[in-house]
Amino acid sequence: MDNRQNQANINWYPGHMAKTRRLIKENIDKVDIIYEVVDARIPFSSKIKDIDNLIENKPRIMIMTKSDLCDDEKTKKWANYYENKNYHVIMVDLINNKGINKILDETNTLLNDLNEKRYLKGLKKRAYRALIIGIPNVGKSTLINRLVGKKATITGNKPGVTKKLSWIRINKDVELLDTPGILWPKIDDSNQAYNLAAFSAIKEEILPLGKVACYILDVMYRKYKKNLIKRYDIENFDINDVIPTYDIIGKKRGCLISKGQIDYDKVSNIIIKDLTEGRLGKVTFDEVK
Ligand SMILES: Nc1nc2c(ncn2[C@@H]2O[C@H](COP(=O)(O)OP(=O)(O)O)[C@@H](O)[C@H]2O)c(=O)[nH]1
Ligand SMILES: [Mg+2]
Repeated sequence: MDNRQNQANINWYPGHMAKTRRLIKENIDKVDIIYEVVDARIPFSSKIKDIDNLIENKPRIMIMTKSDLCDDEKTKKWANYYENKNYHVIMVDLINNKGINKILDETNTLLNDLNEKRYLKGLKKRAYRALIIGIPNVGKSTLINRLVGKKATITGNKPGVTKKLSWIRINKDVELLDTPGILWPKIDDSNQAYNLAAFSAIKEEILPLGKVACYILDVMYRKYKKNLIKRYDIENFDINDVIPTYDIIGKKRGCLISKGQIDYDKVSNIIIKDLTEGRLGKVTFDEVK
């Protein structure tokens, strides 16, 4: 990484994330279960690194979103990896409404004891309280909308759309606390930083667009060569000489400034958008080691 990026790494952590962390800590005692949301295309990079400190020993379900966009084989390996560590993993496709009921079934199974204990103490049954936690843009708000069955929160493709904590009633059994996306103050691993940028969990001001787009081309060329070639009609790709590839993509997609000059920023944007919206095929960038 060059100096400019190192500089950005030092100053990048947004104040509202620190605030959200504080709010989570303050509210954790009121919560029965954690819905830990990760993106199925980056099940490692999108997992909050210090989540165990935040949620103490609460029961939790790991929800892998965007299963419609992931490489099923690789993501399955990740699900096994976490299951072997005793996680309860549920894959969901929030666009096509797949897997949602499993979350509520699993919640009932994991928390069944709670109301039994209350009953034995002569207390009334109460709704389970779930807290949803994840990095920006993994689908937390969309998940809530699906659980509620109507538009309850605002969703958007820009990081940081959700700003406050609020209890939302899902059904008679479950109440949910939505939180804005959080990350961790220092991202040590540059691959991970690029994965987060590639799938729009960190903003473009932090890692330059061009670098992120070249990273995407490079990973795609190494792991999903056919998809890349099919989409852009390129013969090959060399990370040390990206201009020829940019020129081909730019011409093909009409990214011209004037006199046949290519608008390279526009090409970078197209590459990132194509990846995040699934036009480069179903992909998973993290590998189980
Ligand atoms: N294809 C696909 N897109 C999804 C899925 N879940 C969320 N999205 C999209 O991802 C973007 C971010 O979702 P949002 O709920 O705002 O994320 P949040 O920042 O975690 O609250 C939106 O454009 C959603 O439509 C999914 O399962 N599949
Ligand atoms: Mg949101």
